[in-house]
Amino acid sequence: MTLPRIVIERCHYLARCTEEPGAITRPFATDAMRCAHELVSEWMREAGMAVRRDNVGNLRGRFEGSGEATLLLGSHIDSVRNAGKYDGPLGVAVAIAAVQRLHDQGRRLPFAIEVLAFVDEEGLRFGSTYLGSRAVAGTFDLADLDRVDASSVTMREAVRAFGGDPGRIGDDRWKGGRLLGYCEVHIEQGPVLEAHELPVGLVSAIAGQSRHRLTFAGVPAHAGTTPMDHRHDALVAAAGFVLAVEREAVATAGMVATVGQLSAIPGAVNVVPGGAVLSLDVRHPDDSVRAASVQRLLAQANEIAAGRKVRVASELLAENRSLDCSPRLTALLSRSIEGSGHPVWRLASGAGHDAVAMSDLTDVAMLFVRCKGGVSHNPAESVTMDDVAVAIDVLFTFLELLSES
Ligand code: HGY
Ligand code: MN
Ligand code: MN
Repeated sequence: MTLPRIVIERCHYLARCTEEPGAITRPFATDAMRCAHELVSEWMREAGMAVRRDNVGNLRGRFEGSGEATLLLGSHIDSVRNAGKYDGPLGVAVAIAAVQRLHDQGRRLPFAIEVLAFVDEEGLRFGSTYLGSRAVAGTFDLADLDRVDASSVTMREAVRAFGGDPGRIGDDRWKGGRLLGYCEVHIEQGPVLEAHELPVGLVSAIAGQSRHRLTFAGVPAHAGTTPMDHRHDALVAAAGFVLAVEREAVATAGMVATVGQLSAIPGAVNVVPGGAVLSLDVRHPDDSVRAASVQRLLAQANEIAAGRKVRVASELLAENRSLDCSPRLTALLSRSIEGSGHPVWRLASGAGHDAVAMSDLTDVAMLFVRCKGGVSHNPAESVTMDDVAVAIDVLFTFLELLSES
């Protein structure tokens, strides 16, 4: 079977590792992630890698080289809820395929390669981001261990139940000597490559993002006996805020902002909601523009709440600065794309990636792969075998150019 076919098939196998039968939902430190670990570690071993698991739960496959430096490859193997097959897993499977090709040719490069399958990039279970890559980069915030999931399980308990030692997550920091960089292959999750009829693209930068949780607190009341002018309806206040978020993003060039989660408390048909909890995701290539919009939105939340005689509190869940990819590694990746016979198209990423966290440790570069309709975070996510073949060839050429540089 050809490597591109193997990559696609492996993404389909990984899709069966889910917490929700009939959908792909693979959160941090769950049985679904255990299922993924079994598959990915087997594939890493088949490619001649020594495999180990770190405390936070990343899988690390190492392919030795003749020199002392190491190149890091990889992506994440967790998912959002009701995800597609390729967001994350494609990058891990393509990295393993490039090492497989070296292994099959009986070759060693003048550097080692470590493929990292990160255990949590999306933050689905604990609202965090980049737990796996932050642990490797040495920027894991130990306070995150006190976060609780929807079942009131702490991250500390989840790490321990998953087989890690939460007290030793600091040991997950990279200690393997000199690094040549980190290169991640990922689906574009946008329409640009398809619009330009290109199989792959070169990532120039990654937009910064911030995630907040806002809690509106009003007064629960009887839906049948409470006159409209006597209500302190938290959900209506939250609804007003959701529209304010859309207005702010539409009015700010280059901004996207999303309320992806909204819950009414107590959530009964005949009870005026006394509480409402929502998420706020704001992104922009310019960090100062994003920060100003977030401040405006939090001020508007207070105004809306005051106008409805409810209270509002906000909590910052995660914040990541915007990132320019490494010119050195990106130039090599650009030559690799040219070497594969395709035009080089540079594009910025609106989506966040583990490369953001890894940039605190080493130089980073990313290769995007065209995905149908730009659709992602959706079961309809799909790629073609031909484009996967190009991605494997480009990554393999990148390894060869790096070994000559
Ligand atoms: O949200 C993102 O940009 C990524 O999918 N974690
Ligand atoms: Mn994603
Ligand atoms: Mn992703």
